[in-house]
Amino acid sequence: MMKKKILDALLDSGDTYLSGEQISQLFGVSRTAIWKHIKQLRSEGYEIESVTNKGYRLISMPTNYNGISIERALKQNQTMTRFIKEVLYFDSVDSTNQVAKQCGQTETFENTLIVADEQTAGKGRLGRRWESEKGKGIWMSLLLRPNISPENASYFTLIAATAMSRAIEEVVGLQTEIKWPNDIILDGKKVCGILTEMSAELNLIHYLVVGIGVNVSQTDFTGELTNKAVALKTFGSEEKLQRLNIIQIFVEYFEMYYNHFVEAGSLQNVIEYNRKHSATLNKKVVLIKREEKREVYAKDLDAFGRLIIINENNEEEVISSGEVSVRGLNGYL
Ligand code: BT5
Repeated sequence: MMKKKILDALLDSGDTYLSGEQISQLFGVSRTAIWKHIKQLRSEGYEIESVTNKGYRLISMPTNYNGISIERALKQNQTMTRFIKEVLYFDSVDSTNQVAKQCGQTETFENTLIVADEQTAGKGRLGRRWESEKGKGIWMSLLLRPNISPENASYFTLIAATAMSRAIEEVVGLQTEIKWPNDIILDGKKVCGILTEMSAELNLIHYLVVGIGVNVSQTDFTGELTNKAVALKTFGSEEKLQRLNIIQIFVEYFEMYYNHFVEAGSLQNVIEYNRKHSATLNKKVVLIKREEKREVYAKDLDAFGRLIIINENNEEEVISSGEVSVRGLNGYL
C-alpha cells in the first residue's frame, strides 16, 4: 500500500524533511499522488508538516485505534515482523475468533493479530455470548501455528491470561487476579475472558486461535453481567486507558512466554505468576462439568497449569481446563 510506504518513509526520516522528489524516486509515484496520500494521512490524524523547498515531516501520530496505529505500536517494540506477521483490523465484525479461524484455513496467514472495535457475535466458551460494545474494549484474536501437540493447546490460555494481567498492571497500574483457567478478575469481577480454539489432527496443531476480550471503558453492564463484569475504567485513570498501549505490551509479554514454551517446553514463569495472582487457589470451589457439580478444595497448579484439587474423599486429583468451569461457593468467585 503506497500510503503505508510513505508513512514508513516519514517515520524513518524522523526530524529530517523528506522531499517530494525523494519520495517520488523511492516509490516511483508522481508528486500529485504523494500529495493525495499525505492529505489522506492527515485526515486520519497524522500531523504532517510541509515546507516549500524542504518537503514533508511527520510531527505526530494519531492516537485513535485502527490497523495502522496498531501496526505502528507493534513495530515500535519490534514484536511486529519478529512475532506478528500481519494485523487485520475491523471497525465491526461478528467475532475476531471467527475471522482468525477463516484465516487459519489459508496457509498464507502466519502469526496474525485480528482486532475489532466492535463484535456483533462475540463468543465465550461452550456457545456462550461475549458482550463486545463498540469502542468500549479490546476484542482481539491471535492466529498461531505452534509446532506442538494438540493436548498442549490449553497452555496458551494461561499464557494469554498472564500476559494480559501483566500488561494491565504495567499500562494501567491495576493489580488483577487470574481465575483459573480463563478469566482475569478486577475487584472480584470479570474484566477479561479468553477463548482458545484450534483445528488439529491427531498429534499436530493445524492452527490455534487465542481470543482475548478486555472491558476497557464500559461502565454500564446490565442483566446477568451487572454484578459479574467490570471495566478497567472503573478503577483506572482515564489517561492510562490506552487500548493501543495495552495491546502493545500484551503482545510483548505473550511473545516472551510463547517462545519460552514452544522452544524450551517451559511454562515455569507462567505458572509462578498464576500461583501468585490466583483468584482460585487455596479455597473451596465448585467444579462444574455439564450437569455435575462438585465442591472441592483448590490446592495448587501443577507444572502443566492443571488444577490440583483435594476431592470429596480427601484425595488429590488433577483437573484439566478443557472440561470444567469453576465457581465460588456462593457465586461467580
Ligand atoms: C470467556 O468465555 O470468558 C471467553 C471470552 C472471549 C472473548 C474474546 S473477545 C475476542 C475473541 N472473539 C470472540 O468471539 N471471543 C474472543 P466464558 O468463560 O464462557 O464466559 C462467558 C460468560 O462471561 C458469559 O456467559 C457471561 O456470563 C460473561 N460475559 C459476557 N460478556 C462479558 C463481558 N464483556 N465482560 C465480562 N463478562 C462477560
